[in-house]
Amino acid sequence: MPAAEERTLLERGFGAPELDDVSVASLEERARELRGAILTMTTLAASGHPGGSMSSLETYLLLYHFANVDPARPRDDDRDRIVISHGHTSPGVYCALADAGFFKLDDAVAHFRQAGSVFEGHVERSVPGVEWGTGNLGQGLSAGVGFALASRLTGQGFRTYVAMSDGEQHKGQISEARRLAAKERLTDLTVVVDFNGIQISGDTSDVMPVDVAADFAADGWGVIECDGHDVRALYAAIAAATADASRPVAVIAHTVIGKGVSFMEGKAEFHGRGLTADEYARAMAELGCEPSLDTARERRGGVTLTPALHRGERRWAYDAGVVRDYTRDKHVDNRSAWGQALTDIAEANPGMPMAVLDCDLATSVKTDGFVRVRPAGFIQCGVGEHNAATVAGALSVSKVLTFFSDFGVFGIDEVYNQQRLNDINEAQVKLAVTHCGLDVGEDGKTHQCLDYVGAFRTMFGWKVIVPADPNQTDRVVRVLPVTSGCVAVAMGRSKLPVILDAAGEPLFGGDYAFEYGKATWAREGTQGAILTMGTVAGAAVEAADLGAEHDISLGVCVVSSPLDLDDEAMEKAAAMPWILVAEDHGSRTGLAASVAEWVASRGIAVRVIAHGVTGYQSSGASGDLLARVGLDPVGIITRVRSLIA
Ligand SMILES: Cc1ncc(C[n+]2csc(CCOP(=O)(O)OP(=O)(O)O)c2C)c(N)n1
Repeated sequence: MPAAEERTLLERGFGAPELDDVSVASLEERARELRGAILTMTTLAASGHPGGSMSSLETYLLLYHFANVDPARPRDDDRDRIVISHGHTSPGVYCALADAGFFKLDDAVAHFRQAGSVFEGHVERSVPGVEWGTGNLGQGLSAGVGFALASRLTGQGFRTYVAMSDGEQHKGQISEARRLAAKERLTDLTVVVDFNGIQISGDTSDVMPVDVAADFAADGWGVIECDGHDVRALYAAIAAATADASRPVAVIAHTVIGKGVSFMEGKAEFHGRGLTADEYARAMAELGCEPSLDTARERRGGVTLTPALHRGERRWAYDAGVVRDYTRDKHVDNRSAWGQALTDIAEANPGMPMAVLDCDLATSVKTDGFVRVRPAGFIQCGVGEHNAATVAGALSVSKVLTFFSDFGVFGIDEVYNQQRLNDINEAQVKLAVTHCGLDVGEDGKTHQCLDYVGAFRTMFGWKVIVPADPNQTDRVVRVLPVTSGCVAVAMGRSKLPVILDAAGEPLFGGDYAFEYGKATWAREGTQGAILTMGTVAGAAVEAADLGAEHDISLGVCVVSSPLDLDDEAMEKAAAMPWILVAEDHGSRTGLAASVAEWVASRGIAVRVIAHGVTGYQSSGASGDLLARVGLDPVGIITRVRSLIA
């Protein structure tokens, strides 16, 4: 195996008009050897995807050898980004990365798909050289678009390459990404499609006919076709693609699945299975490679794993601007407070790269102010939420403070798996969703996002913040840049009363500072605790005030971080006879679920009453809808009275 230092002769960057003979010979020899390694690792693991790995191999070798990447500095700011969209071809990726010096090939071969190893079945950001974890097909181009936008917004000027497969071209998200790339004139973006004509169920043309070249061309891309196993032709195609300064270009690399082993070539069977011992021996003989299963197996047993590459958490040094106080006599919607604080941050930090992704709802989600201040950072994605969510993820790990703003139902429910992959990739997306809950109003059932807490409860990293009034929204947004990880701020649509404390002053005004995980008591009481959040928090406070008029003493605690409860506040609530949870959210998976889990896991015997939404509701004015399900002040106090009785 050639050592990493024994690089091919040409310089990085696809700047040469063509590959010289020495480089061609060297790459062909590497490809032959690495095909053997692909077979050893998939046979040893008894699983994995050798077929596509073997068809994509020359693409991977050229990208990792000639793009501007440096194995010694895999997190360099201005490195080129290489995204592998068909993440199942990880054996091919690991072989090419190892060949380029990112880690030892023997480690990847031995520990492929082994529990605890970074060399997972689908590529993952923990592996040095891997930029984005994929495996759910159709998302890689969007990640590439995100990186290409980041290059422009930060001024770093790196190039982005995306390797894709032909089988995934059916996927709608790819069309969304193609169009955005063309619209944004991302000329530093190059795609290479591994066109092997085969996927799991057989011929790609039978499974779902797609004219890949025509699709890219129709969306405004340049298209170059070539033989994807002829390194000279493939290099020339990629070089021509990178030289086109007028539009993004897709190289369609015609390849053969299972390339190099006669009985594997062109067979769908070898898309996703390791070889038998006999097949392995025959294949290695054909390739002229030394069988090395036994040594690899031994190495697998003495587990010394390649360390995961640290992803680095982004916390911004920035100016939060001057907080805005919303006074009691003025009703403002949370979304307007969000839009205002966002605009303030953009104005206060002219040098900080920022992006706001929109899906044709800017005026409703109130990002139109940002557009005026920072037009270059406003990325209009059209009705292409899947793409927007993934673009946001990639932007957010590239030194761009990234917001995605949408209706709850589109920014969460529509794109659940894209947000899940953002979670897996440890992205830093700040998601501002409006029109959540019944407070979407007249749009009705299809638009009622009643699971904004529940959806993210099922993931592991996402944080959810549900501000209760415009003052709290303002404070939340100002600390979002330093609230690490993926964070969703869930808001409704209506104008809300400013919540007042017992002394009649704004509860979240003045010096109040939002701290993730901290709850705020709005009223003190003894007969029971109402825990609440978001749109209905004001109604819960009003209900307690109504109760007080009839000598009912209720505590009201505004919980703005429903997935990470405040222990101190919970201990106080759990000491009361009961806890009623009032929320504009599905009653099974929202704040009530968190509260129930908190008390149950501590063995505390206190009754928890979920007072949320129990089914999709009709169209109607928000206030009417909330009243119909008992989430207005009268409905809440009526439920309290039934408890006390
Ligand atoms: C969104 C999604 N749907 C389904 C799958 C399951 N799957 C894995 S690979 C594959 C076929 C893809 O074809 P292609 O990428 O062309 O495969 P290859 O050339 O490696 O045979 C499918 C359907 C997936 N990974 N992601």
